[in-house]
Amino acid sequence: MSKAKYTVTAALPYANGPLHLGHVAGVYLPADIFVRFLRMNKHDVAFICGSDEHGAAITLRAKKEGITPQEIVDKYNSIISKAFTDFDISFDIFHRTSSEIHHKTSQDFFLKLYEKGKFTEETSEQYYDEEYEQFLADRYITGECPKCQNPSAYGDQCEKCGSDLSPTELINPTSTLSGKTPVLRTTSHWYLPMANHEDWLREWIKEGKLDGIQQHDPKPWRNQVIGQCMSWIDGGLHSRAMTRDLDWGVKVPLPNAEGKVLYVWLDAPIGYISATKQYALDNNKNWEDYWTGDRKLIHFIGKDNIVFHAVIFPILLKDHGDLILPDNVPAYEFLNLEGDKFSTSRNWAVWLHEYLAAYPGREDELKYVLTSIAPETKDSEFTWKEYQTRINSELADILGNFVNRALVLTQKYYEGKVPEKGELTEEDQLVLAEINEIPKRISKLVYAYKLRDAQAEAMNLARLGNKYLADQEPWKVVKIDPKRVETVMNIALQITANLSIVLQPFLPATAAKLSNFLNFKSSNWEDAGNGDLMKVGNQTNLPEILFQKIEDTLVEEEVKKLKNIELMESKFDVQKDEVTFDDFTKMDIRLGTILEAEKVEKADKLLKLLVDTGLDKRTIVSGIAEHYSPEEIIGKTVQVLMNLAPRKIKGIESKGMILMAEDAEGKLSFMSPEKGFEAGCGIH
Ligand code: B3M
Ligand code: ZN
Repeated sequence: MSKAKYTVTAALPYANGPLHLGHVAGVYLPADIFVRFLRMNKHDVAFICGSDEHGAAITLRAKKEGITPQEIVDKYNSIISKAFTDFDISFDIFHRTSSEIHHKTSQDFFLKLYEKGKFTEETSEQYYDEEYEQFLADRYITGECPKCQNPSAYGDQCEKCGSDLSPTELINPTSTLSGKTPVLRTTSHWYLPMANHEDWLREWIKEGKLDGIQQHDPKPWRNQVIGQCMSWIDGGLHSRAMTRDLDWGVKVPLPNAEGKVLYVWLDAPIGYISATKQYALDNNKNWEDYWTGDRKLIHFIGKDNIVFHAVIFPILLKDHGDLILPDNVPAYEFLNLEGDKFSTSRNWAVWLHEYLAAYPGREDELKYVLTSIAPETKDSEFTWKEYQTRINSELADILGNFVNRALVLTQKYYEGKVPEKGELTEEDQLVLAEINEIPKRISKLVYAYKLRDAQAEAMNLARLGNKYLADQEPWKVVKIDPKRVETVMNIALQITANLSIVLQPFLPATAAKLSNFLNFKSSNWEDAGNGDLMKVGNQTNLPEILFQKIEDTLVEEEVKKLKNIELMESKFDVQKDEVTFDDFTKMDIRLGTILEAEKVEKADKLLKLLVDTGLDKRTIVSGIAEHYSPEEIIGKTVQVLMNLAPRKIKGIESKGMILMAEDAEGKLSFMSPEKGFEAGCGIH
């Protein structure tokens, strides 16, 4: 039977922030282990990823950092891709959805479905922010989740209960842009009708059959994936808009679609296809080979991406017609950190790039710990204490100790040469049988996406070796029966050679070190299980220490850092990007004295001020009405940004802006000068 062929994808991370350990443990590391294993088993495989550079996640981050969306995606694409390289995640390509080939691929995909009549055009009322003159979809709008009452659900999804939402379902909707209650306005979009897909989806997801033909593995998908899909489908599949009124994204390739782009969850999964196209171009291959015919498409994702990969994208692929549907969608639950959820805004996170910079050479230690605690079936937790325990008492005390003993004793007794295997005792035979069984067990587990257990099984081989040496005590027996010790050491070296194979998917750098110690290398999984890999007389090398123990101080410092950073940074926004002195001097800031103040009709937050600036008397509309009454501020001298472009606010022309200090709760205060400084004084 020919080997199954695979296209393996890992969710495209949004290029709106760096990666933290939660992302790594629940998507990229398991995908990498799986792919390394497939390669060792000689499957034809392409491992595809890239950054997701569209959608509100990007534009809102750009607004927050005060730079353009393009600058945001360039910045984070480079941080993310460097971290993947440094962590040795073995993608065949790490692509970008801002690339031309992606825009073209997504537009062609959209047009193909459009021409087949797979979309409906619908006009509806949607929320609109009048101040920013923008429709509010997805993350541009927040409100209370109607299902779980989470007060900060997004317009497309509640991250707390995982429900899929539309903006009009939110209770008390608020614009993320202005913080105001939006109004309804009419707009038209292209929708994907999903209701008529319910029947085939049910059969396909639960039984793997498409039109009665077995498509994906009959092995069931993970319970939580099936569960989430079924509850979504049972709730009724509604039409979903596939386009948005935005200026950042892939333009809708139709006439009369000015100002409209593809919905990010339409273009992002197509990113897997466009990345494959680029990979094929770079490597002289046909991209279609990876998306058609007899090939397994596997999507590694986090649980918040399940319906997009297991329902919506499959509908799109089926409507498209020529392409394969996923064979499995191994989705991971969430990893928590030291008793709390990872949170970018509170900086409650361990960032991958920071770990790699702080602990170069300790990539495998992190891989080992993250795989040991991977949230495969339920949420799990990373703590620095467990990081220490796993490294010290498993990697160092078991694996490191065994390998060190095997190689050091070989040096000591035989000048590093592999000794001969003599007559075998019953214990030797049991150990050799285990050497043979363990790779088979690992295989089964990996093909079933049980990577946590698979790694534990690989470690069992080290455990076996460690126990074997402890039981046989070659350091004692050598004095009375040196012949016997030759056999023991031969077997210990066979175990080490097998470790250099079975550890490769999980701990590639460590496996490479073992190969160097042994002067033996195989990346063929079929070699694992063999008790004669090390040939008699072959030279081995003196090993170096594989794993340094982790001190208590590291644990204490990392936990302290986490807590301090959270205290320091949780209250206030992050620092904005650097500006030049020239940028700064462009701003004309002066003192001004408030001469008149009155409320603005129908605007709770606004006061209309008349300000003496030393140059003129001008009107400025200021959003301070909830903090100051008109009476109490007349006569105050405050800071004024003079040369801000005039803006009409509620029909009043406002020329300039009053500068205010804002505390973490959003309370505002003037910044008034010491006595004697009058209107017109410059501020530099
Ligand atoms: N960027 C969401 C996420 O990072 C999204 C995944 C896209 S996969 C096609 O969770
Ligand atoms: Zn909810």
